[in-house]
Amino acid sequence: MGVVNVTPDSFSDGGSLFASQSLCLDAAMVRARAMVAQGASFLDIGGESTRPGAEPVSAQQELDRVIPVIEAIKASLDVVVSIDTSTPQVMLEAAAAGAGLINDVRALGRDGALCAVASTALPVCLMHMQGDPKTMQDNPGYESVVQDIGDYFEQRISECERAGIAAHNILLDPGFGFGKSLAHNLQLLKQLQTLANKGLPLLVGMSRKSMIGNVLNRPVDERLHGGLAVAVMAYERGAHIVRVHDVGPTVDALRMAHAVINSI
Ligand code: 7PJ
Repeated sequence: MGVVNVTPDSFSDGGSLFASQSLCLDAAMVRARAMVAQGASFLDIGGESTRPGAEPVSAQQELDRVIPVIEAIKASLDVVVSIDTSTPQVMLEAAAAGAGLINDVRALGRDGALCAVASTALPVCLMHMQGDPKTMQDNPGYESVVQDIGDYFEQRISECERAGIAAHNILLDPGFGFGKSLAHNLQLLKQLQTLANKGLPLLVGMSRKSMIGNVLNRPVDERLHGGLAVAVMAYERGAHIVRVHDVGPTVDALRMAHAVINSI
């Protein structure tokens, strides 16, 4: 899954798709086309930054950013469009514009989100986050991070089913970096298989995140090699979808891992 941020403030590529704060659709499409050519099966389109400390945006701002990109991708590329949003109105309008997956870092926690997703009948990724983006990195705590996140998933899956979302349409994501210390992130990856064993597809996003930066002491633009290592480890532990900024190198790494894992 390739990340196409259309926000002016995302931490790793924010702003690069913007010209004087207004969305540059051509630049987004150049990036989207390259990612598909490099082997992306999904493109994740986000119009709200969820980096630690990010300011909220209005539904209309989000729509103005993401809908033209979704429409342009659907018109010219053979790829599943994922909409990275927590806003029910954006979920509905993105679905109408052709999105094939809803990716919610708030796991359908906003009012109306469960209902909105049920009405689209689209698959949805439920991501775990402790707290909210403004404060989530202020001393996050767990009894046992893997067990606590597993319990959280069970509760959210039940809520989804009560709202009319079929279990076969649910994907799970432990939410690397969302209310987690470095030690939590490392333990989560090491024990990812425990969460994969729940039987629902797992999506993971570690690309360029601080868990890599903190281990390697590298800035955001020097985290690719660390990112490839953790992508392969996640795949080996049962991850089905790996959300990344660097699609070409990641596809090579995962194809190589796939060849080894499936050799006889
Ligand atoms: C994630 C995400 C993630 C899912 C972001 C970034 C920060 N969605 N959206 N999982 N991270 N499902 O782009 O690195 O880890 S925003």
